[in-house]
Amino acid sequence: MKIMKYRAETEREAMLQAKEELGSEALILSIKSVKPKGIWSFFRKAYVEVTAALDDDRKEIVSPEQAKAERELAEFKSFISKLSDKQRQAEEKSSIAVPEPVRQVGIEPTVSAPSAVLTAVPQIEKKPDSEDKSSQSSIIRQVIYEQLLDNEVEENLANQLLAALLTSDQTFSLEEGLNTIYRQIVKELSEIHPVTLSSGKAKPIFFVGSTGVGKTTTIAKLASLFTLEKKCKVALITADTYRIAAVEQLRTYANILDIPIRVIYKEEEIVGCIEEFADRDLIFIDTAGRSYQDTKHLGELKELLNQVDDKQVYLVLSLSTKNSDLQKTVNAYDFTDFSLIFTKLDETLAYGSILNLRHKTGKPLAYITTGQNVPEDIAELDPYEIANKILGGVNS
Ligand SMILES: Nc1nc2c(ncn2[C@@H]2O[C@H](COP(=O)(O)OP(=O)(O)OP(=O)(O)O)[C@@H](O)[C@H]2O)c(=O)[nH]1
Ligand SMILES: [Mg+2]
Repeated sequence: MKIMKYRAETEREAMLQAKEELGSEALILSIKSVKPKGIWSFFRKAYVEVTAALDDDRKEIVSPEQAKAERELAEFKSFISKLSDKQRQAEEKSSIAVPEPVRQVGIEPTVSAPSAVLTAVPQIEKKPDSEDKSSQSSIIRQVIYEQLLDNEVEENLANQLLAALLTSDQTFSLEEGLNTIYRQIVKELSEIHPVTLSSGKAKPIFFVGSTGVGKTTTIAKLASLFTLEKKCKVALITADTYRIAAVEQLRTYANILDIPIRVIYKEEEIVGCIEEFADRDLIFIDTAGRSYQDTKHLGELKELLNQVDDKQVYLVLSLSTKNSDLQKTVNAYDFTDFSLIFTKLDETLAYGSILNLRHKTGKPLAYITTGQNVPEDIAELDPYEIANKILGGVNS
């Protein structure tokens, strides 16, 4: 580990020095403002001292990652330029689309089970009328139960869902059984809190969560959608100064989108920074990844969030994380109110955790992300689609 100190008149200059010498994977250990005392105060100026460290072993693994990041950015840039061309042509549609407030999904009582679901449960054929219908129903229950467990729906929740099939007249077809459970799941997932605008006010929106779950990428996706498609005025703030690369990652997206970005180094700076962006519609705030076990840093995050009263917080969770760890993460963040964003749906075929967490915590849901492409791979969570996937319709 190589540890170096850099002094300059401003934080930015000191950070730049560190970056130039150690590269963008350097870790920032401390940032101090130093005011010379006593007689020295007449001769020397105040300065900022940045202490940075570089793990020597990391140098080798930086290059492939950087190459990947550059590829992603190149794709993003080309996407943006195509989108900008299209938008120039459609300039007359200039009104800002204000998203609806909290949306409750209407449950259609007559909704039929998607065909993908039916074909995904091949074990059960419709039996001739003459056969024992009640034993057929119990086989159907068992098949649906196994389907739910395969998708990592927790056992007790699967049992609760299936209880709906016991209260009916005990005989039902596969389609009826699936339909009942499908509607139950849709109902369970039905509170969606996407990003909305506060009228006449800049709205600060924090993105928090464990390391590497996709917070910064999700911000880039949303910033891009709200800037380019919804024509909102977006600003970015990052409180993730743990790695220089983290600041640069977001700054690059801000430059491409031509939106302002500020970096904060101390919790107290957040309020002034938000005030500075009072003329914007939305302020997306990136934070450093915090594992549920890292109580010290979670405490710092809590302090940061406590500085801001009127805010929205999204807890970003990767669906490729084990269900039990997701549960612990949600519990560890209970010092604040939040809605849930699920990332990396493209890396798993088990969607049960979404249902488990929604059921246990009652937290509203917001977005899903399905890949690394900015900004395409994001969508508002659709309860019908997730219910379908949980019941096996993965290709729908
Ligand atoms: N497959 C897949 N990869 C994703 C998705 N979202 C983000 N990633 C990738 O996950 C990696 C980490 O993403 P970041 O956005 O840097 O994650 P982060 O939460 O900001 O990470 P830290 O700031 O280090 O805590 C990057 O390689 C992203 O491209 C997704 O939906 N699917
Ligand atoms: Mg990040």
